[in-house]
This record gives sequence, structure tokens and C-alpha cells, in this order.
Amino acid sequence: MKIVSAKVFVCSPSRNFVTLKIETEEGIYGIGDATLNGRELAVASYLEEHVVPLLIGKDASRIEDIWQYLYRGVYWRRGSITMTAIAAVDVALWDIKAKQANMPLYQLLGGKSRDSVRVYAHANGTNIDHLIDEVRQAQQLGYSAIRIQSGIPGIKKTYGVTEKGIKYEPANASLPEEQVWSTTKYINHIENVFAAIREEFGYDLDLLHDVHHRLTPNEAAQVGKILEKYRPFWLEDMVPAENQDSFRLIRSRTTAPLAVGEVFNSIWDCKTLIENQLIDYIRTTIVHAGGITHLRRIADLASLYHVRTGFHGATDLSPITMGCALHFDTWVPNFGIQEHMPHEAIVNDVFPNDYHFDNGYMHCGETAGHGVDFNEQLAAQYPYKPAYLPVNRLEDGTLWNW
Ligand code: KDG
Ligand code: MG
Repeated sequence: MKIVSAKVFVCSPSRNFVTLKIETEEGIYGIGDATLNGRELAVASYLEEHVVPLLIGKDASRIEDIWQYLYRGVYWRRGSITMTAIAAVDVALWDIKAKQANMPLYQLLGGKSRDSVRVYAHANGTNIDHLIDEVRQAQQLGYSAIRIQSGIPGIKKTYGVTEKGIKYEPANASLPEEQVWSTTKYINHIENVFAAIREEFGYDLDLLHDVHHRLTPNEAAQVGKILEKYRPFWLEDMVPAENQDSFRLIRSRTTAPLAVGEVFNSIWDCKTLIENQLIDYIRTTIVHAGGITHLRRIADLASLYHVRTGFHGATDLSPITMGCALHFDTWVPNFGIQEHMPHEAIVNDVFPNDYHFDNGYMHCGETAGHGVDFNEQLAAQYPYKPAYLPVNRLEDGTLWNW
């Protein structure tokens, strides 16, 4: 199973995606996602300049050894660019191995732990009435878990809340848009949001909420205390987590379940959080944390401490990551929930895939491999466009966390 070529593609069918295709002497190929929103070309160049030359001639079946080669064999370990590049290689190699075995990926991982994968939807309202409409629409599609985000009175634009009709804020500015944040205005409003949704829909619906790193640990503890009586499924990314110990303060003051980790890129970013049971859900994804090989280690560590998975699944992760995540979710014993934001039709045309949504659950499909392909000719019609996510400032102009 000698690797004879590895090619990197950057395309933009509605948003940017970086894709790695590895081919073997036997003609079996594998596809990996290498998309890092807003920093796409850095990963593409890392792969092209520094990884592809190392892969040619290697045995594609030695997934673990190639992973260690790209991780330990490089003096400069970890970091989002390196770990996204390693993930792309790893996923492409698992795809090849599963195709060679003529099995869907979940079978290679150990087989099914469940019949289907529970997913949560996004509901974003510019105000509470709009949010109620969005929650109702998601419920009608069959979702029983919904992430709720609301515009905040007095703030022009709030993270995660888009114009009516647009499902998600795209990274679409050629320079970052600047937005404003006020913790006081947010804390004054957030209880009204949860109270209104519970009043309208009752307690059968699981509600999730993402704070996107905006708070300090003490403010996060206050929000947890305010919201815990509305029984959130989880509160996500309440604080930036570089200082993992800061979660002790939040944890000691609230029983609201905590989720974190979509920006993490290795097991070392969540070791303290997991071993000290400071979180309930780990959101670190296959594409940004070294692929399936490394995510298995994170999930196994988490399982020792009653921490469950809740993979990031926003539309800036390509369908390759979604397909792989669904295979992983089908197998992993300590599965919690999977984020689901449907891609636009053109994205599914460029990345034909075998997964499907049905009444609040997803199914990974039975195609050999991870079930996601890449249409190179179609992709070539959508060249890369520079695009940034917004940045965030406090009302006095201080740069704040995104
Ligand atoms: O690239 C950033 C997005 O993926 C992120 O803003 C989405 O927070 C997010 C989520 O929970 O889906
Ligand atoms: Mg998030």
C-alpha cells in the first residue's frame, strides 16, 4: 500500500475548504479535511511544503506510525496548523484502510454502539420572538436538542445570531468585521431567553447555549447559577480555556453541565479539565485535533471520568469531517451528542456523501471508507476567496475574545 501521491485542494463552494487526497500504488485513494476557518492557506502550505514530501513512498497501512512520525518526528509539536494537517493525513489513511477492508469506517473502529446519532440544531433569533419561531421550526424537523442564541438588546450584532433567513454567520469579509460585546447587557438578557423558551416549549426539549469565550470565570459562574434552574443540556465555551484550572471556579459554583473544546488541538488542552471532572462534554473535533487516531485517545481518557463527546459540527468543517464524525459517533461508547448544521447543496455536490438526517438523528451510511468523496472538477469551479470571521471589542474599544 505504497503512497504514490498526495494532493492539496483549496476550494470555496460558498465557503473555503482545504482537502487532501492521498493515492496508493493499488489505486485506492483516501480523502481528508484540512480546513481551518480563516487560516486555510497556512494549513494548505504546511501540507504541501512540509508533509506531502514525507508521505511519498510510505506504507499507507501504517496509520499509527505515520501519525507518530508527523507528531513526534517534528521538533515543533501541536498547534492548530500542525494538528489540522496531521488530521487530514490521518483521516485520508483511515479512509484508505476502510476501503481496502471493504468496510464502513465505524466497523474498523469496533462496530456500532448505537443505531443512530442524536444531533442538535441551531436556532438563532434576532430577538426572543424570532428565536421562538426558529426553535419551533427545528422541532418540526424532529430535533429534540436545540442550541439557542439570541440577539442582545443594546448590542448591534451578537455572535451566532444572523440576519433572518441566513443560518450561520459566514466568514465572508476579506478583512475581519468588528463587533461589540457587553457582558452586562448579555447577563441582563440571557435569563429572559431561557425563561421564554421554557415557557413556550416546556422541559422535554434539550437546550444548549454557546457563550463563545466571552466571560471571565466568575461571570461564567454567575451565568451558570442563573441558568441552571432552566436545566440546560450544556453551556458551551463560557470562558477561554487556555487556563484549564479556571474551570474549578465555575464548577464549584454551578451544576449546569459544561461543554468546551472546539478550538482545542490535542489531549493536552483538555487533560486537566477531564481528569478533574471540570467538564461534562468534550467538543474537540477530528479535523482540528490530529484525526481519528488522536480523538480516540481523547475519548478514551474522557470515558474514565464520565465526560462524553459532543463534536463540533459547524458548516466551516467540511462534509469529510461530518462523515468521519458520524462514524466515530456511531462507535464511541461515551457519545453525548453531535452538532449538526446542514451544508448548502453546492457543498454536498462538491463532497458527495453517504450520511443522512432523519427526525433528529443522523446515520453515517454503509459505504466502504468514511463515505465522503471529493469532486475535483466541480471544486475547481469555486476558487479560494479570502474570508475572515469577525473580531470582537468591548464597548470602550478593548479587543475581546472571539
Ligand atoms: O470557525 C468558527 C465556528 O466553527 C464557530 O464559531 C462555531 O462556535 C461554533 C459552534 O459551536 O458551532
Ligand atoms: Mg461553539
